[in-house]
Amino acid sequence: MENPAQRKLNIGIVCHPAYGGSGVVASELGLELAARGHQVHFFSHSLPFRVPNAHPNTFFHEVEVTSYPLFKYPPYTLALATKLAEVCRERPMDILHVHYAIPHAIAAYLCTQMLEPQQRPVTITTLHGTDITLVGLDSSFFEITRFSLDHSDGITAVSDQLAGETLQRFSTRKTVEIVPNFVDSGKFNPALRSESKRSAYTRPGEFLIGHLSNFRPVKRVLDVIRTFHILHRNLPAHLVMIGEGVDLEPARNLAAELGIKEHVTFLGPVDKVPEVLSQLDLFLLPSEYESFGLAALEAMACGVPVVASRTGGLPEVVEDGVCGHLCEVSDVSAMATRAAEILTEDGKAAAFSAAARQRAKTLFDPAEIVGRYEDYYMQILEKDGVSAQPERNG
Ligand code: GMT
Repeated sequence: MENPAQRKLNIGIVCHPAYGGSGVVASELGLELAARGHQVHFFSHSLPFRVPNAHPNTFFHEVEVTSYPLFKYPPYTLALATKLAEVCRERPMDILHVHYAIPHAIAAYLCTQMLEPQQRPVTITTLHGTDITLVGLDSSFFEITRFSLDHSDGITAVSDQLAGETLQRFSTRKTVEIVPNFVDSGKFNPALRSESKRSAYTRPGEFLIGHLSNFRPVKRVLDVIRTFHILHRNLPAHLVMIGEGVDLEPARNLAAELGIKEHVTFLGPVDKVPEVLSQLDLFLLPSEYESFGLAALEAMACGVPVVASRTGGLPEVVEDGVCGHLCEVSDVSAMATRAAEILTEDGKAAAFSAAARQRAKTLFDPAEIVGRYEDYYMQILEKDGVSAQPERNG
């Protein structure tokens, strides 16, 4: 919905387009901003997967990297910075909003250095998690991550926990604004649940458990299988695993080894995520770390209780004992016990389901959160002394 109180801006959004929370957030944010009347330019090496039928206010700039035998690793960051500068020269941007610091924040900085001062957009970096907690801490990236944060005009983080960790680990001079992720509760909706869709995965009387991630080690996908294995000993249930990644094969192998292969369906990447999530009775997210846990929030919006690890920003999303349960990382036995309690104790599943949906709708509403991004854009533009120029727009 258009917010008349806000000036209309030209906003460049840079993201990793493939399956992953930061790309989802960046694309959904861009689409919401476009619906509010801003012109939104996406920059990436391929079309972000949640942007296919984009709004007329959206534009996509594909970053192509020339391959050359001399390059063992194609220099994507340079091609991205060049593309950003090229587009900013043709059509000045008010804001370059990069999602996931590496390598986007330094590309945005390089872009500003290539432009004349009057052509320079302000740069905002949204931190999503492992750009700070894992990749950014690696000695090969630490200095450049700190440098690019110090040279971003604004920094946001998706949870209070991640903001704190950023300040502690990178001792940046900047303040970090907390803007949580959001979910469209119209799209992620329990109304999509139907017996006929559930019957694609479950037999009558079975509980349907699910997991969604990019199957990286930080997600502890094998713990999903182990938790389900314990749960399945006592309850009739089926598990659907959505997504793919390096731990897909190990997860398949473990399911076979534990003798539960026929009770686990690996769906791979799914286009219509809400249609699958809304069929679940319970969502498992036993990650080593989550800065936020967008997949848990999407499940909650579908009215699905969550059992997850007590780590990172997950306690800010999943209210323990109200819309799910949080257990210590790797404690698969506690996760299975807590999951069984939700599924079988009188009235618990319904109460947790309602509370999960309610929390998602009230605390993580797109209208409110996107408005916070718009306010932050204006704050940074004003601080920079670069109020949005009408001739920049349109
Ligand atoms: O940090 C990552 O692992 C990458 C990122 C992604 O693109 O998948 O995930 C992070 O960003 C999401 C969106 O803000 C959060 O919901 C995830 O919790 C977070 N993942 C981790 O912190 C592991």
